[in-house]
Amino acid sequence: MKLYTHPGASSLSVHILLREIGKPFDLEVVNVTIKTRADGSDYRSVASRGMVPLLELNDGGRLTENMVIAQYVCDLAGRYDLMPAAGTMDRYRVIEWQSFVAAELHKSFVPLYWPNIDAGMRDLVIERIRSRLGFVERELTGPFLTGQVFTAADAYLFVIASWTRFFKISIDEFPRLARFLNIVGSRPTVRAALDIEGPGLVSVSDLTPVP
Ligand SMILES: N[C@@H](CCC(=O)N[C@@H](CS)C(=O)NCC(=O)O)C(=O)O
Repeated sequence: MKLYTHPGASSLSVHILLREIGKPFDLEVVNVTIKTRADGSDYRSVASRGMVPLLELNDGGRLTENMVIAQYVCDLAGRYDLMPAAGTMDRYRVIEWQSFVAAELHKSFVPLYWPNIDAGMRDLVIERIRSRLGFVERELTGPFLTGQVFTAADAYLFVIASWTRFFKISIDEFPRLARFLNIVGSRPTVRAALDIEGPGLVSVSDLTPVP
């Protein structure tokens, strides 16, 4: 298996899961903004949509989409803590959170990457992100999204919620979320993944220890 990732992008969540699982994998850090691979060639020769994450399977097949790749790698390893067994309510809960993170949080950040966004629009976008983070704060009684166990949904939330630092969005009013980021950021798998990807949307220097 080979994962294509961009430093601190949503692909980091899959990278974290691969390290949690502990099966061997190759990693290529690409630049998804300018669509270049590690050797400088065009990333779109591998990923037709030019996006990360992309997982190249051992049979040469290619899988895209965070939620799908997460399910694939966890199922492959039989890691029912990270992704509960198919057909159980616990699994639907994890997917429910993955879907929330994908549709309500991840994509809400996208306009902040646009070069020509004006201050008024930026404020509106940030207001929307903060309202979504408010939902998470209310429900994050955890310490993790679905309770006591770290799952694939937590890896995804960690990455996307960490972008608040990159964009200088205060999370002071979300103490549960801040604690969640500290707890997840302390996992050795997360630190290792960040170390290898290098500075980006989420960086090792963003991590603060759990008090
Ligand atoms: N629906 C996709 C979205 C992935 C996505 O948004 N990836 C971003 C990086 S976080 C990307 O590749 N952006 C490059 C682009 O839009 O061209 C998924 O869930 O995997």
